[in-house]
Amino acid sequence: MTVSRGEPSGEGRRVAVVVARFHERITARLLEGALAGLAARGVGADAVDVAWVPGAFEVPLVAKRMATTGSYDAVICLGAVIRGETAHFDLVAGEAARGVADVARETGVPMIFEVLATETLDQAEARAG
Ligand code: INI
Repeated sequence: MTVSRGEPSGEGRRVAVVVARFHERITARLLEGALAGLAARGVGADAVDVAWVPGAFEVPLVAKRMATTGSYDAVICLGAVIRGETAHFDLVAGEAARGVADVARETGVPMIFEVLATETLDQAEARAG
């Protein structure tokens, strides 16, 4: 039997982070958590590049640009879409998820998807912690 199970080590890895400015109070906390998690796994600050984009809808485009540079082992996608704030919640959240999944399949570069989709700001704040 062959068992494949990755080890959570970031030593020698380069990572891109794409983060949406929309609901920045939430997404800045997601970014802080991502950077702390990377550092805890041995990915130093000099091995991480962060790109801010306007909203979750723009995350896949920039994630693809980062992925196709060939410079990164993974791309972390961060955003917060809150239903109470918009009638086009489903469009924005759905396109972000579908777009990021498409980029992963097209490029072969692993995408970490942490675009929150919540009913309320309180739920987003709780999840961002
Ligand atoms: N973008 C988000 O990241 N979260 C939201 O909750 C949101 N709302 O509420 O509309 C949102 N909209 C902006 C969207 O992502 C694009 O930036 C915009 O439509 C321009 O393309």
